[in-house]
Amino acid sequence: MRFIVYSDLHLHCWSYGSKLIEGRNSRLLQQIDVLNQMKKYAVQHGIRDIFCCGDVTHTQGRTDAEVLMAGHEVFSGISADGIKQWWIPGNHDYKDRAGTIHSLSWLKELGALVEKQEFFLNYTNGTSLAFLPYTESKDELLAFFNNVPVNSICFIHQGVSGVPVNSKIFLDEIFDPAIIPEHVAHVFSGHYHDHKLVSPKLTIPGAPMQHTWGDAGQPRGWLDCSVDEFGIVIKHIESDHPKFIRDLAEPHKEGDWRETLEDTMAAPKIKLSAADFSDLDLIAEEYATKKKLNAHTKSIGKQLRAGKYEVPVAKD
Ligand SMILES: [Mn+2]
Repeated sequence: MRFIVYSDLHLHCWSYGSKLIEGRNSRLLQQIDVLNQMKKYAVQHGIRDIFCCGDVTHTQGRTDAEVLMAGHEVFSGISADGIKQWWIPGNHDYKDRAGTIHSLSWLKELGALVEKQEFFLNYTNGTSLAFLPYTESKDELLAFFNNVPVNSICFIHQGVSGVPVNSKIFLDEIFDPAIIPEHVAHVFSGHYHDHKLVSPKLTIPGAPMQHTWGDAGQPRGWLDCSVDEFGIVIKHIESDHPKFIRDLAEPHKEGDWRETLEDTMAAPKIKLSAADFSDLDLIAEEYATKKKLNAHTKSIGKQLRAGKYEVPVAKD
């Protein structure tokens, strides 16, 4: 079986660095373009299944009409090419922490939206599929791994304990890679945005594109995976999209956002709301609330909640 995995799409009318193109948000259009690159890759390589490990949308509980329209266009185009798409809700897709109401019902017509723990036995050549949407319950996560069929490929949306978020901070996550049973073929976990091969049984696919300055320098794309009786081979395919460039020596092209020394010295400040941040910042805010992080992060969390957090932005 050969398939594509990605996660943390965070479809959004991003305000930073965007403009209107025929009335549509340019950064959302760039996200759609990356999905079309993925579709083209799948068609070229005869890949029939694409799995998304959660966080299709960005703004919890209030998805923009423009996002729904663009998402519907691109996902229906992928299914029209005979590719089966699978999604699980991530924490950003849920309305709130209760984890019952989500923003993805519209995907049911376009592929397989898996809304609760579900197993597909012997999907192909003895390989089973297992899905678990985002949960904050360690019991639910343990029950999932207790029940998971032999030789399963698992798709979940959990932070991973022992793996830093964006190479910066370690969070107290409920998912310890050690709980993955020996009989599981492989686990793909969304939530963190930076691609990482954590262990022979666990891979973080990462987001298909950079979203914020926090992502600068990190390659983004999707995974091309092949499973046979000898195991799994995973290849990270980089997508083509505008990037955040902090290092002046890094190759860049037109459309990228670059930070110059002058920008850093005399950075104009803009006010951002929590919705402009990707997972790292939202997670930091959440954990700052729980007083689990250091004073610096707590202060960012406090400023975020007060709508006062200011970040430097590069000049055009
Ligand atoms: Mn997430």
